[in-house]
Amino acid sequence: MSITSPTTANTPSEIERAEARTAHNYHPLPVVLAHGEGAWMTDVDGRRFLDLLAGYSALNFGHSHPRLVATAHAQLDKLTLTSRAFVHDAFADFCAALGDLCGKDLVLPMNTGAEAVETAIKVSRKWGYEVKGVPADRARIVVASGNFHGRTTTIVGFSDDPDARDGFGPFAPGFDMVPYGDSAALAAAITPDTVAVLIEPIQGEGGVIIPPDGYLRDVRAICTNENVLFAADEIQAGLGRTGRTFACDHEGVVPDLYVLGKALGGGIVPVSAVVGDKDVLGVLKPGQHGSTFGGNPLACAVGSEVVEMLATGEFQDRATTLGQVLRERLDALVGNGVVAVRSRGLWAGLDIDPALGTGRQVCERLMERGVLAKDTHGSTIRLAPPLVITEEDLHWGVDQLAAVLT
Ligand code: IF1
Repeated sequence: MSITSPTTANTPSEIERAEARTAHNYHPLPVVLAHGEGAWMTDVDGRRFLDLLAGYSALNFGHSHPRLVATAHAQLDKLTLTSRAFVHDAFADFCAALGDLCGKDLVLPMNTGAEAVETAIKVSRKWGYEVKGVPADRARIVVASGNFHGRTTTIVGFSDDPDARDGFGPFAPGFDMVPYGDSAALAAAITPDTVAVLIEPIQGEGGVIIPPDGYLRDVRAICTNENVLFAADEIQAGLGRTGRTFACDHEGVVPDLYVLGKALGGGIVPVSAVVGDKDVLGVLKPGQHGSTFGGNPLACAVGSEVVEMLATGEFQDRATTLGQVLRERLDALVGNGVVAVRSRGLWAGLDIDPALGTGRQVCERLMERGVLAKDTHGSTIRLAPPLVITEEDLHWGVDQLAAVLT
């Protein structure tokens, strides 16, 4: 596996064409990808890259997983869209399978993560008014500093990241922010009008921030005692990434609402969902929430296959085993270009010694060596390889990282 020059005559023109005709809401690495299989991608010039980002965990099963591709192909030939005005024959199976995986009664399928978060917000407020008895339009939701829940106007309104937020107001009211990982602050922020606590069990955008041991259990206990819903945004952390089906499983905690996305679509279609029991999700009545594409036949077919694959625990086990390998290799880099490592399962955030350059520069050098990863917050690099990666390829990827850091 060797990678030569990072650019050729072909790729820059493709990049320039993209730059010329899209809003500049991203600053992608200068690589133009054309093919993907497993943990590997190939660019338009035939160079191969090891994917250590996996679509921000949307590709937990890798590129073109044969089972998922076969399921998608079969469904494409049958039925792709009905709208929820009608019932289709892939819907009930998906809802039952995902509900069972979560140990919950009901599933509300949407498309993107942000939509699922919005759905959890709406459900929590309605539950607050109809079940808890909060006076009209007074519902409040507690969120955490450093959160990332998506890009809608409501969601960025309760972000503390200036890039995500500034210039997009006015924002929806009704959110209270507390420091992430501080359960005393969370308890103190709850009022009689609080309907939900919305947090990520591990913060991805923050650089794979793992809260102190016991935090999720505390959040669960506080929510139960105060009659407040615990909504866990498992969009990035859930579905195998951390070595368990859900990141909350590490503390034996069951939230009231699982908010899921990314890997639920198998890297093929956007599929998200909110999953909860009847006493919560049951507050929604016809006409009160919906989506043209949410729960479409293709999404349900792929989503069902994803759930079936997760049900065996095989991918969670891979994440645990390979996660240990990754962690040992990364720990050995501490003091050698790496300042700190945080990881759970096959998901790691490493803070790079700023003297070696920005996270972006490190990712550019990695790209030249055939590894794709993504920086966050200046000097942090996030690694989230597909769970199907081989141990050999994982070692090779970390070898490249070690090489660019020394
Ligand atoms: C971007 C980060 C990852 C999420 C959690 C909801 C959503 C996300 C915990 C919304 C989305 C994204 C979206 C992508 C970058 C990305 C990201 F860097 F921002 F944090 F994955 F690491 N909850 N995460 O992580 O889901 O609507 O996008 O389907 O916005 O640039 P979405």
